[in-house]
Amino acid sequence: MKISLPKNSILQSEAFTFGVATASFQIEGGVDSRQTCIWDTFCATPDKIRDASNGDVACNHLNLWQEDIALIASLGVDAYRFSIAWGRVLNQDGNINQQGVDFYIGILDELKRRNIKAFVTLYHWDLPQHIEDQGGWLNRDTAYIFKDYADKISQAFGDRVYSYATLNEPFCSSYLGYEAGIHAPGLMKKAYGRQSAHHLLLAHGLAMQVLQRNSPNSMNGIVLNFTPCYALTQNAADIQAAKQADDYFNQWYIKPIFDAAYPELLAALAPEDRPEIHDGDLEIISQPIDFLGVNFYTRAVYQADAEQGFVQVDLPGVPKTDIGWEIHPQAFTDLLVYLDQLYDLPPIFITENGAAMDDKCIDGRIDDFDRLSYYQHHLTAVDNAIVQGVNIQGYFAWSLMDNFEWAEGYLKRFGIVYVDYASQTRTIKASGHAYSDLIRSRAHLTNNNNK
Ligand code: PNW
Repeated sequence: MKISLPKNSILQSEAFTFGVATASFQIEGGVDSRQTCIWDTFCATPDKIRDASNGDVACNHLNLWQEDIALIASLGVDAYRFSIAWGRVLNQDGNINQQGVDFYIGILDELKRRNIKAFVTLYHWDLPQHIEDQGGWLNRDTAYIFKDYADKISQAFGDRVYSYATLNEPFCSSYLGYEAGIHAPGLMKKAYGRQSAHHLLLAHGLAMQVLQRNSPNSMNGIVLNFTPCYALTQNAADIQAAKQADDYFNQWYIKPIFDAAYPELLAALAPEDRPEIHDGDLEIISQPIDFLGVNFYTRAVYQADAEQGFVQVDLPGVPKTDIGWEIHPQAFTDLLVYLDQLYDLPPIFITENGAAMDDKCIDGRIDDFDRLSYYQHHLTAVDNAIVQGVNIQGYFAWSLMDNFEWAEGYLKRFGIVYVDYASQTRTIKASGHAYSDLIRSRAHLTNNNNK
């Protein structure tokens, strides 16, 4: 089976960047050669991870990285997005851990040798535990410690990095980690969610300044996730509920970056829930970025609620992935067009998009046609947004391979490559073959045109 796209789609030209993505804690293992992070602690806390697993081994990428990069190259992608484990490259005293730095330099050099662009994320949720012990993202100092980390690492990596993202999905770090308690560090307080969000955004702004100085030739920016919010009915109250949810979950993280302001909803928060914001913070947060990374998986539907203002509704009978997320590609197009209208955006890269599916490896094959179809429809959704004038320059499949899916442990598979965790063998799924064929046929087209 193939992924087919509209005939003259820009996605069929080599101007568009195709990649695959991973994150350190989800694939590396090698827990003994780095600092303990908040996810190690969270995994060791009973009832937090659905299969009671942890990241001690994961995909053993720490040892298998050369094979994994060969696999990435075999797919024919232009780019690989991965993250740096903060506690692997720095020791607890904040000094460089050379062994950890060398691990990533090995990866960066191998990518360069194979002509694959390195998209490096500095923070994909694995905060060193000793920093959490000092308050983590609730402590303003953490933003400055992050800046120092960004400074040291961007100097150590030199000119090897095509693109840096400061943070991956500050919504998840702050809301899921400090407000809803379903991600590390597992705290549950509205004020914590809002305060950690502000410190994460401040950390982004401070690190951006450092990256633009140390690595002016890389494309530097941030990765945000969006779950567009729809009203259950066209009643004014439900429309208002969806708008509030959008401000709270989505605009909260992007508006400070482009408008140097939080959504109006900030003023409606109870005084004890409002974050402490210093004069000048929003100027730091809102400095220009070279690209915006957009992660999209699903949409959400809301209705008005007398007590909470808005409440999410689970729609019965709609198509969903194995993790229960509604499949709604039109929401992807609409989101991209909407963001483009709301803000003065730099080029967009889709830094994550993909689906959890209940894969079965039968006779060495994984016929994940439902995931293949997800990619087909979501790549078409991206193409539709480009046709409507949105400047989108690349797309990364989440994920290269099955991995530790946070609170879901190893129960949910997002890879275009199947991982047998007992043997650590990797097998390209039908979706991976189709993705690869799409990328290669594009190269083929370009070659023909050049003749
Ligand atoms: C993203 N939500 O996480 C992450 O960047 C990845 O590390 C992760 O594996 C992938 O998406 C799939 O989950 C999210 O509840 C986790 O809204 C949860 C949410 C959004 C993104």
